[in-house]
Amino acid sequence: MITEPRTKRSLPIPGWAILLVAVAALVVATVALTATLVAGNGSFGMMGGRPGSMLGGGSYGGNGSAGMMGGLGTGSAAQPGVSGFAAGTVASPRVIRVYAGPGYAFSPSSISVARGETVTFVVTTTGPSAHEFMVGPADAVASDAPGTPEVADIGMMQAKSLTYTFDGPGPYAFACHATGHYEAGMRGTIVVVS
Ligand SMILES: [Cu+2]
Repeated sequence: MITEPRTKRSLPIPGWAILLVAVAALVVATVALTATLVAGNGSFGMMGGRPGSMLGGGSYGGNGSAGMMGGLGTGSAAQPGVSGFAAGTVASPRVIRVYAGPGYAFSPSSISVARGETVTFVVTTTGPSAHEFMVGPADAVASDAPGTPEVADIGMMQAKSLTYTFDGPGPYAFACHATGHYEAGMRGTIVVVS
C-alpha cells in the first residue's frame, strides 16, 4: 500500500516536497542577503566606532575575508562632496580600506578626501608578494623621499594601517616602493575635494 504511489507516479518526489525545497531556498537567499547587509553595517560601525584602535600605524591581523566583505560595505558610504559625508578628524579619522595586489596595483587607485581631513588607511595585501603603502605630497611619494609616511612589508592577507592628515597644499599621491613595484605601476592618486 505504501509503495503504490511510488510505482504509479512518474515523478519520484511528491509535489509538496518540491514546494518545501523552494521555500527553503528562498529562506537561505534571504538570510544570505541579510548577512551581507549586516556585514556592510559592521564596517560603518568600525568607521565611526573605535578609531583609537586603528591609530599609530601599527598592524592588526585577522581581517581576511571578513575584511573584504567590509570593503564592499564601505562602497556605499558617502564620499567627500556628497551630502551626508562626515570628514575624518584627528580624534576620529575616517577609515579607508585599500587592497594591495594581486599584481602591482592598488584598489581603489583613486581616493577622494576632503581638504584637511584625517584618514586612516587600512591596507591589505591580497596577493603572494609583500607590498608597501606610502602616502603624502605627490613629489615626495614619486621620488620615495626619506621621511614620507609609509608602512612596509605588508604580507599576504595581512593588514597595516597608516593615519595621515591632508592639511597641506597638495597634490597628494600614494605608492608602493617595494623593488620594481612603483615602476610596474603600483601607485594611486588622492583627489582633494574642497
Ligand atoms: Cu607593491
